[in-house]
Amino acid sequence: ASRPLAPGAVHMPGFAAPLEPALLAHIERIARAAPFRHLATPGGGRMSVGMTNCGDVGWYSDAAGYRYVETDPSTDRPWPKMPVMFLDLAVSAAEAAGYASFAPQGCLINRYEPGARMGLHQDRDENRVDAPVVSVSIGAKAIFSFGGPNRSDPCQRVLLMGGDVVVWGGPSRLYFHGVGAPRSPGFGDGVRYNLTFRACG
Ligand code: MD5
Ligand code: FE
Repeated sequence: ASRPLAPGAVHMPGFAAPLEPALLAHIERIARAAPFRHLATPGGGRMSVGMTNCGDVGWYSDAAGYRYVETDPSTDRPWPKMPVMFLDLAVSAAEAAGYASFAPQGCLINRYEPGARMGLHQDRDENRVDAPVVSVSIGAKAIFSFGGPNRSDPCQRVLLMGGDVVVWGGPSRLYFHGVGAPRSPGFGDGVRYNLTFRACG
């Protein structure tokens, strides 16, 4: 089953549910080679979400800005290879949502420990904003907010569970969005991971 969330955005509850244990095992293995870290923001902050990457390119942030890099600055080694299972999942989810021939080069892996949040932002660091972003949620549930093309647009909230996939394409590709409400009873427990598959160039 799948339902439209916004123009070009499709929520597929449970699409990846059978794969959750195997995805988690891959994440743990990737994190041994490229540990989760709390990146610095250009504005001088520190992200509460822990991040790592796999694939040919990885998203990175420091005082110099947001960008994609081919090597992990913390180890000076290439990011771990994208597991075939990750690639197959991303391509099949994109296809099911109506996006043929999605070819992600990188997968950003976000780790939300209790209390971690991601503020309202747009994903604009990719050279290919015509390609969708495929988002796979693993583990604890979270409240996801998305608005519209302008920061001031009103937000809708959707509950994302472990095993859910959302494909963000078309106009929604550039919508403002964020993760986690400041005070949400029952949302303090458990770790959530999110994989985002991105075509960058
Ligand atoms: C997450 N991650 O749950 C989300 C899933 C990020 C991020 O936001 O940048 O790492 S990706 C959700 C997304 C991607 C592209 C567009 C839109 C949402 N949207 O239009 O709402 O960790
Ligand atoms: Fe984002």
